[in-house]
Amino acid sequence: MLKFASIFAVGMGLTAMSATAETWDMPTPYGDSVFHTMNIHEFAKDVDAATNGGLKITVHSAGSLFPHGEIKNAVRSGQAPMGEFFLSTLSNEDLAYGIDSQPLVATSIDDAAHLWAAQKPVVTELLAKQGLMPLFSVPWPAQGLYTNKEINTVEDLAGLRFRSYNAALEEFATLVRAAPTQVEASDIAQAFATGQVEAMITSPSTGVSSTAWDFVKFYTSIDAWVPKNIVVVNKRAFDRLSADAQQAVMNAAAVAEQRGWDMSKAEAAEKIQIMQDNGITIVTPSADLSAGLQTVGAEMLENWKANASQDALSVLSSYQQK
Ligand code: PCA
Repeated sequence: MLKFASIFAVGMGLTAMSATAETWDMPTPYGDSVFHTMNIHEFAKDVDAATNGGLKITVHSAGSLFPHGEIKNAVRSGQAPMGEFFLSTLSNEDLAYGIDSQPLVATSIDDAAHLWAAQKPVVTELLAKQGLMPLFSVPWPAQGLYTNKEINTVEDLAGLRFRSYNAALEEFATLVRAAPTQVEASDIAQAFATGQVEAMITSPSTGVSSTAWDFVKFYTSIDAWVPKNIVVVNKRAFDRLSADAQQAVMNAAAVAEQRGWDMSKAEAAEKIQIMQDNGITIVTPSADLSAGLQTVGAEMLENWKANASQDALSVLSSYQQK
């Protein structure tokens, strides 16, 4: 009897919920200890609370549902209603997506905010053509250099097996005569351990999440660029939500964007300290190295402009006017 009553109660509960409740799978590329992922977990909680459990977002981190390179198309095709990815990985579609990964264009979180203001309308329009809508975008801390020997000039990078994560970094590595290899953030430790790579450029956040002290000795704070992640939703899936749920998602997205930028600002100093505590030597770039990076950056920006769409060029010029 008791058993029957409880089955009945569960049945009732499910019926009551299924009228409105929906669960969305959300693939993301980075691990749960990474601040971007933590921010997304908060976002999911906020949506759950604001919809009284009507929209549950299940976060599948570290490429566990779709590998990073497939997340955008998974959301585009509706296999997943929303997802996160590294924005500049779309630069092969339009260079407007990749301007945040050009060396020395925007090198602080404040610059990055101006750049995103210039980039967002164009990115929104480009993604709309694929049935995608951006919800929020959050920067990584400025990107620094991880090596086993001290790097005093750009020439010191020649010949190094270099971990890369997008086309701009690959171009950079090639220009400094290093040998680039694409490696996902979650595979960095393994790639260093097996000798596949021996140097990288990434944020202190990723330095810590990959326990960089196990495989490099120096972190040089070149603060070369401030790339971003983006969270997008499939527009058809979004349109099928109730008006209230749509509002809840948009509100939670605005809160997540602000929280993410604040988290990113706090990350650099905190994570550099952790690297230092674990024995990595923190180096300020020499004047020679900085000058060399300027030269490489200038050459890359010329290449970028030569290949950029009108949309992409308009992003750069509206950023530069600020
Ligand atoms: N971490 C990610 C992207 C940029 C960053 O700081 C990575 O290294 O893959």
